[in-house]
Amino acid sequence: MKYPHHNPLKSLHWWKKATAYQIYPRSFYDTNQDGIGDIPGIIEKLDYLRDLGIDLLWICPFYQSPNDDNGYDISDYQAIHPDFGTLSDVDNLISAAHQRGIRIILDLVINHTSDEHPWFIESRKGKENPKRDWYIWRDAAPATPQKITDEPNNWESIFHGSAWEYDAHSEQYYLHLFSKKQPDLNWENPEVKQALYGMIHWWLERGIDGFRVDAISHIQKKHGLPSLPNPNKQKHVSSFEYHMNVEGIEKHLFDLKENAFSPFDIVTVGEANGVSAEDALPWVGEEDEQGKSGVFNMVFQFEHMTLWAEEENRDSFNLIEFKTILTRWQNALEGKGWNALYLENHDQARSINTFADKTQAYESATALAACYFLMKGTPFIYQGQEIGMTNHQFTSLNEFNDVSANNLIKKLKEKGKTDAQILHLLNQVSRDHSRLPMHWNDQAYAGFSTVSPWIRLNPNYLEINVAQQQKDPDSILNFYKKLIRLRKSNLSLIEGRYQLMLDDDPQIYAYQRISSDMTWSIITNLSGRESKVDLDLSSLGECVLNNQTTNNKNKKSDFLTSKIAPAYCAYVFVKKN
Ligand code: TEU
Ligand code: CA
Repeated sequence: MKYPHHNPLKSLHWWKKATAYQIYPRSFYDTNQDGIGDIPGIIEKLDYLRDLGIDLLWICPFYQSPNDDNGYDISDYQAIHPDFGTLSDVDNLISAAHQRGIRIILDLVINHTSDEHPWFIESRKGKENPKRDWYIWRDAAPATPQKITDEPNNWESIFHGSAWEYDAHSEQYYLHLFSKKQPDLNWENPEVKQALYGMIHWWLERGIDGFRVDAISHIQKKHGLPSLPNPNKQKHVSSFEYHMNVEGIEKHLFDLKENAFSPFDIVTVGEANGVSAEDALPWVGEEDEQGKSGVFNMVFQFEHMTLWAEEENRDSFNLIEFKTILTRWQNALEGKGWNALYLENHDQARSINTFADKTQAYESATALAACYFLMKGTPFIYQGQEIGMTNHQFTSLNEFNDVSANNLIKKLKEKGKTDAQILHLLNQVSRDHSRLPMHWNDQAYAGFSTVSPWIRLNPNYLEINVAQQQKDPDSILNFYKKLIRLRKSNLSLIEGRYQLMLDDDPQIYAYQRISSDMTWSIITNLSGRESKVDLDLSSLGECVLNNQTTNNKNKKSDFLTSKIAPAYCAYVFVKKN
C-alpha cells in the first residue's frame, strides 16, 4: 500500500530515535546446520536484539547470487538465495520483527548486478540486443605508447585490477567498478531505472521499512569515460575521482527519490563514499523553507574510515584528524540533516584494532562506544561490535576469502611486495575480519552452527562471546545496553546540539550535547596512556555512566579530583541548564 510521505519540517522521525544494528546474514546464526547463517537464524535472535535495545535492522544481501562478492553480485533481486531460506522466511522475519517493534531495512544494490543476472545475460548476447545498452559497453581502444593496453580507458577497479572485462563473443569491453562478475548498470538508460524502481516498489510493498543503498555515489561516471592522467605509466590508475560523486549524479539521485522512495514512508541510508560534509545537504538535507530536501534520510560518510592511504599500515591513528572530520559532519548537518554514526561494518576491520588497542579490549570497546554512540545521529552497531569482537590473526595469504583481498594480493605481488608485507597489511584491513562468524558462546563453532562454518572462526570466541558477557554485569555487551537505554530515555541526547571540547587534545575526545534543558558531557581518552583533562569537571554535573569497573586494571576512581583520565576511559556527565 502506498501512502504519502509525511515530512513536516524538523519533526522527530522514528528513525532519529532508533538504534540500528547491521546483520551480515551469512555469518550471524545458522539454524539448519549447513555452516551458513540464514534468515530463520535472524528470527531466532530477534529477542536477543530486542533485549539489547535495537529497533532498526539493516540486513546485508540475501538475494539470489553466484556469491562472487558474497551476495553483492545479485542475479535475481526478487528471489532469496537458498543458502538463506525462502521468500516466506523473509515474510516471517518482517512480521516477527515488527511484532517486537523492530523495523527492517534491506540492502539495495543498484550500481551493478551479477554477470549472471538475466539482464546481463541478454546484454552480452551482442551489440544489437535490446538490453545491450543496459550496461556500459565500449570498443577496444588501440594501445598507444601512453596507453599500455587496448582497454577503453585506464581505470582501476575498486576491487583492484582493471575496471574492464573483454567479451570475446561480442568483441567489446564492459565496465565493472567492482569485481568482473559485477557489471555496472547504465543509469543513463531510462529502461534500467524503470526496472529498478519496479523492483524497489515490490520490496516496499512486502512491508520492509526502507533501504541501505549500496555504492550509490558511483552510479554516475565521468562524461565520456576519459582516461586519468598517468605520468608513472601504470597499467591502471586509481579512478575514484572519475566515478565517485561526479557531476551529473544529482539528476539520477533525484529521480530515484521521486520515483522509487517518495511514495513510501520509509527510511533510506545512502552509502556515500566521496561525499564531503560541505556537499552533504543535497544528499541528506531535511526539508527547507522551499520544501526542498535531500535524497536520503542519512548517509554513511567515509571520511573517518579513510584516514589512511590504501596500502598504508594502520599501526596508529590520528585522533585530531578523526575529531575534525566527525565534528565537521556534526556541524554541517546541525538543524539541516541527520548523521548515520558508525565505526564498523562488513567492509571494515574491527574498530578495537583500528582505532584502539586489542590488549585492552574492554576499555577500548567501551570508550569507542561511548564516543561515537552519543553523537548526534542514528548509531549503527555491526554484529559482534557489541561484544568487542576483534580482528583475526591470519597466518597465510591463502586464508583470505574476500574477492577484493585476493585481487589486492595479486596486485601487491606484481608490485614486488613480499608475502609477509601483504599479510601484515591484510591483517589490519581485510574485510574478512568482520565477516567471521558471530560468537554466541564458547561451545563448538562459537554456537554459530553445529558444523564447520563457511569461513574460519576467530579462536578467541572462547573468551569473547555473548553468553559469557550476558552473565557479566561489567561486560562490553552490558555497557552497550546502558548506552542504548541512556540515549533512548533522554530526548536531549537525540536532539541536543553537538559541541566539541578540547579541540587540539591529541588523546582526549570530549564533546557536549546541549539542548534547552540539559547539557551532556562525554569525555573519552582514546589513547593507551593516561592523560590530564583540562576541564572544570565539577561544573559538568553528575557522572551517570563510566567504563571503570572493579575488574578494570586501569581503575581510577579519583578522576574527578585528579583530572587524570586513565587509558581508554569513558565518562558521561549530565546537568540541568
Ligand atoms: O561497498 C562499496 C564500496 O566498496 C565503495 O563504496 C568504497 O569506495 C570502498 O569501500 C572503498 O574502499 C559496497 C558494499 O558495502 C560492499 O560490501 C560491496 O562489496 C560493494 O558495495 C559492491 O557491491
Ligand atoms: Ca544455514
